Amino acid sequence: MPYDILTLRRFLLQEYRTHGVEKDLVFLLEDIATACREISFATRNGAFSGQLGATDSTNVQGETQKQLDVFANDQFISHIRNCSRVVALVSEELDEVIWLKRTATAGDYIVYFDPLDGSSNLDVNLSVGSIFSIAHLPGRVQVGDDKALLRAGTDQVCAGYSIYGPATSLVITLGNGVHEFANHLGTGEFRVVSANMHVPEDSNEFAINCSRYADWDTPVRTYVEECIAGTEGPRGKRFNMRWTGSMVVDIHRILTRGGVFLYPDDRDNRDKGGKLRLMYEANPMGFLIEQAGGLASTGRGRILEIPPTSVHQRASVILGSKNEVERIEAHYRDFDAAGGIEAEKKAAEAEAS
Ligand code: P6P
Repeated sequence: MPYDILTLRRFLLQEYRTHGVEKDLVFLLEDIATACREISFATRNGAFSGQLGATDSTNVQGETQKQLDVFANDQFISHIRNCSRVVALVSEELDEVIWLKRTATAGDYIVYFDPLDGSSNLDVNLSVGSIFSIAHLPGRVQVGDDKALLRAGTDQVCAGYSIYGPATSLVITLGNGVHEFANHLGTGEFRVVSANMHVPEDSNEFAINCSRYADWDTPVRTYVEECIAGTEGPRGKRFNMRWTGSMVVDIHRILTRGGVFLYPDDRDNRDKGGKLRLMYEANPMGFLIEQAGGLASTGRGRILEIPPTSVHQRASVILGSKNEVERIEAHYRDFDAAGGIEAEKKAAEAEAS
């Protein structure tokens, strides 16, 4: 094999030698990559293995679990537990935390993951993926003390996702840039295809579920209307809209060519804190986007600085090209300066009376 081909193993050994990445983390990431290979094969072969379709159970989010959700979850657990430094797992598919050790040691790894993101796309043969985030246990804690797992996004040491699409990609950051690997079918290796990915600061592409227009707060509606107004509007240029129903796919497009992804809290989901989950969707994607020069915001603050209160909590998510996210944040500032939702409600009541 020509030595200019950088495999995942060689990349991780470089990170070990040059950036002091822990040896155990190298092995853990290789195990996660193996889990992703298994999931990739299963999603491709689902039609013949009888693994497509739903189970009769729901997850902690109240979503019907697909058979492949359960399979992917099992793959992550069975591969991650090989690492003796992993003390606890938080999965989108499991209500309870899985504690893997009888005694917890400071520096042990906590792994948060969404084993199969966007699985509603499976039955219509659209791309899906897995998302993971890794942080250290902050200190010597009692096994079973779930509060010890509430690490902020800034405490992550690694984040990544895989996409099961035309290619099986693995995108990771260890805090030294964002790097994409593609799975080589002949050897099964993950090989670097894009090192040091960068999100362009400007973009003319936004990703949001426009069917929720009536529920959006004014800042989001203002931003999207400006984009849709095109060359005649305040932006003076045409915008494109993409929404795939799989966060991993939309984020990968943004890491590859720029754009902004929005799933803000709105009138319909605000009582739950939003739609997407902080620990295994917003934080890992926020870490990756920031490492690639983009911004990851709730509209009013940095996602990675949200102090977690529960392992399955949700968050408002706006992330991508720096100048687009900053424009949306400016709309939120203007909205709040004018009194925000309360002022809008009072104005509507006054108009109605
Ligand atoms: P909606 C998939 O269920 C997911 O969690 C993300 O991957 C995706 O971006 C979002 O929800 C899609 O939500 O409301 O458009 O179906």
